Amino acid sequence: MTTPLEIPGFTHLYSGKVRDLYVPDGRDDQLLLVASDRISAFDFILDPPIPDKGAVLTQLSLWWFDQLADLVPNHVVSTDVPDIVAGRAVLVQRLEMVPVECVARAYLTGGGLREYLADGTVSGLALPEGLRDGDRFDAPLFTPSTKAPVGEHDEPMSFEAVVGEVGAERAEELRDLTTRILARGNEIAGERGILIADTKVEFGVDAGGALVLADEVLTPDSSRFWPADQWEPGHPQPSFDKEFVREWLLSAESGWDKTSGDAPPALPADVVERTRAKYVEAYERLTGRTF
Ligand code: Q0N
Repeated sequence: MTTPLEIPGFTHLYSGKVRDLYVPDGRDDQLLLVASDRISAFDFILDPPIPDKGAVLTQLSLWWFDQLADLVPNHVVSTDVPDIVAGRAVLVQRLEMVPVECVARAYLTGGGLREYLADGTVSGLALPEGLRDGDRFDAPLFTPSTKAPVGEHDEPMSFEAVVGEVGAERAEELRDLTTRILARGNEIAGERGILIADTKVEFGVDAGGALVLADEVLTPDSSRFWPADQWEPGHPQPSFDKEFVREWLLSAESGWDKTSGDAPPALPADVVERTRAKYVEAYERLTGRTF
């Protein structure tokens, strides 16, 4: 791991795969959430970073918080942050985090597909036979998972297990909000040529006991974005953002063996630039703004 950034007036608290958290000196009710330019693929953090990725995803998340404001309050306090993290950090309300990864799926793929092929269910919910990779559900499913420490994988959780963690009323509220966030996301993104196959959101509870949407929302890091014009159930769909990275890593040109356990080689400049352009394209298509 690389050492976290030194930010004047803040103390480093925690680093995830791609985001870092800081505490403002002298206050315990807020956090600074900093998005890095790091990119992961095949469970590795790749080298080099993607220029502006942290800023693009932070701005996209802020835009989505506004689109969702009538559904759920969010943790954003201010975007007035120190110069060295300008554009890629937000000051947020420090919340009591809900100990559940709230996942919703609008399409069958990934871990949901694996469970379905094994036993015909997704998150314990029985589904009709004959579904294929990439098929759309009538409405998003709530498929929560455990919050695993960095380096470990989240484990699927039944709805009953969520009830056991937070109680029935809170569990139902989490399910309703999570599925509505993805449904709203797809109403908006679908008009702009992007499908959001699934998403992971995090909630906290404020001092009054109300659920608040935290972390980042409906970004390509927290969600699977697919190009709508290439959607074709029956096989794995191309990733909107990471397709060039995956294609290059799996090509003979990279010389990398995915099964070796070795870290992947450094990405070539053109793959980095084309990937940066995909993040910017997602931002610009969704928001209608220029990055
Ligand atoms: C938050 N993490 C790290 C310890 C750290 N608004 C918030 N308030 C409080 N906490 C968080 C947010 C946000 N966003 C904390 N990520 C977000 C998560 N844990 C993981 C386990 O180790």
